[in-house]
Amino acid sequence: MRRLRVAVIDLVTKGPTRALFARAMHANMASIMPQVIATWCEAEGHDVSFVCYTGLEDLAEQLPAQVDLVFIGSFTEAALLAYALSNQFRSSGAVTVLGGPHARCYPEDAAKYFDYVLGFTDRSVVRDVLRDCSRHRPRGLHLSAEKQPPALPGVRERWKYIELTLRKAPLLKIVPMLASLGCPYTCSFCIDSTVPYQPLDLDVLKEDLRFLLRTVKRPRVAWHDPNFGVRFDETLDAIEAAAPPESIDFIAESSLSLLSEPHLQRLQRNGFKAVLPGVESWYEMGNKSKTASRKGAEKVEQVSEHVRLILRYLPYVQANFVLGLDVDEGAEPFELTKRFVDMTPAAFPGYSLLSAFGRAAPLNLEFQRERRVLPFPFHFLDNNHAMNVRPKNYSWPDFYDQVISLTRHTFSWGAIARRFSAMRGAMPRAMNVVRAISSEGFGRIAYYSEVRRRLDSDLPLRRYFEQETTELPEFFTAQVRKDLGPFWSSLPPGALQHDPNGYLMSETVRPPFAQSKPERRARSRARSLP
Ligand code: B12
Ligand code: SF4
Repeated sequence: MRRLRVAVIDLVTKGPTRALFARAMHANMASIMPQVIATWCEAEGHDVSFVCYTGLEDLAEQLPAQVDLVFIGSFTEAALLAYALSNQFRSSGAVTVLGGPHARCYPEDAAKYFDYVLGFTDRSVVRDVLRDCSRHRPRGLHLSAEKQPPALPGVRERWKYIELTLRKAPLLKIVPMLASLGCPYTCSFCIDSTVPYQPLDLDVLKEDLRFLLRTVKRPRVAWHDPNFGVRFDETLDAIEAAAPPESIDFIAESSLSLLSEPHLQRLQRNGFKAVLPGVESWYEMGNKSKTASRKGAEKVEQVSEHVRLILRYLPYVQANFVLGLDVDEGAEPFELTKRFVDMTPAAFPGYSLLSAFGRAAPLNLEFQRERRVLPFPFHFLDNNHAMNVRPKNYSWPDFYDQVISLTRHTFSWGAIARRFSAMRGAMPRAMNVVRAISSEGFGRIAYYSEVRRRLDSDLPLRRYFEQETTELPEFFTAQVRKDLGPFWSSLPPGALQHDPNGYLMSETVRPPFAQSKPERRARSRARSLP
């Protein structure tokens, strides 16, 4: 195989930003897989350049000039930037590859702009791409391993790229790790509901923790597992074998059902500092939060008590909620969340607007069948700049009124002060203030208020929301143009539009992928999209 000049680009964000939160945290939100791809390509004997774009640097300046093959890792929110980059690299002769959440959710669309679109990616898929490394146009090749990779390079092997990325983090420097992939639960809105749970090699985990203890003064690790601690005892045994108590700070996303008091005691002993459980809704997802059939106010009481219990052991809890689910109706769900915020002042509530990311989740088929998915450009699909599912039980103005009222309640100066004094530790306190006054709190209040104002005054925008037209309102086009800056001119024609029902279409023209875990059909490798 000839020695290729390979570039790997991790798009943490979609455009330039100066937000306080971005400065503090974007480098800590880098993905693991681009580092993995870079490590694999190098191990195959190629020259690799690596760029992690956090929005603070001049991207054009960072891009390598002469490359044969470019891998881009992108969430859907950064897809348009990825498309523009691909276009630019292709016109200078390179072959381009897209991987990551956008490639998994919208492969049909991405294949219009990339030579390869990768789903599950293991080393042999990467090897296939490196060997083939040729143009596939007008439609790219969709390649996917049959399942998640059985093993991934650990921290030690990825260190070169981790270090490069963390140089961009001013204070907190957080190393991303994985102990497992997939999830045994089947929440219908989740991308992992159809991916079987699979623990990764605990010896690699131990070796990585020991490496970090030798290399970094006070390591901080964020577990990127979709649901950390499913095999709780085995995983904690491995952590304990490698790292003395309190020698590493850990952050993890775990479902509430895994956070029992004995588990919390053990997590505390081992330096866990933050957990991000999903509450999602006051009316469903009981199996995740261990609230069984409790609903509404009763569930608020129970979850609040549970979160306060967690906070006795761990200093930082982010409780995640989805706003606009079909079970929600009227003011009640929003009022219940406000009550939770008041009853649990030390927890940070993370809000997401219901979003259907293409073929991410089985539930999306239902939304598409009901023609409730709006074609907002990918740029806005980040769980808050647009809700691309028409709410079942709210008009748009009513829905935005509720969301604004909840966000104002959560990020009022009174609530910020209460959160500050209810918490322990300088770092968690500072983090919450930054989040509240930066893009997440104040920024969203301003943005939602502007959308709400326009729902009354901007007729083209209102007609777009009401699905009376698919013509994109200037309000949205202008934001994409501004964010892409110099890359706007490279955005391929048509990229602002996508088929919001592409998943349903692909399922009706060929036999559907089975949805339940046991019946999941293996996806074929090297399958060209129709
Ligand atoms: C951990 C996680 C995070 C972490 C770390 C993020 C990161 N940069 O990796 C944090 C908390 C920071 C985070 C934040 C956000 N997240 Co998040 N997150 C996840 C989570 C739980 C696990 C992802 C993961 O790392 N899995 C492990 C890897 C190894 O597996 P994988 O993702 O399946 O990847 C496979 C392939 O896709 C491929 N691959 C992946 N990346 C790449 C890159 C290249 C170059 C290639 C070739 C291949 C490749 O190889 C892997 C092995 O098969 C998923 C949900 C889930 N259950 O998957 C959501 C998820 C990825 N997040 C999501 C979202 C929306 C967000 C936020 C926008 C939320 C918000 N409003 O803040 C932000 C954006 C952050 C950002 N831009 O970096 C969505 C993405 C949907 C989409 N299509 O864009 C998901 C799918 C959840 C959902 N809503 O369904 N997230
Ligand atoms: S518990 Fe979490 S990761 Fe698992 S299926 Fe449900 S939402 Fe997805």
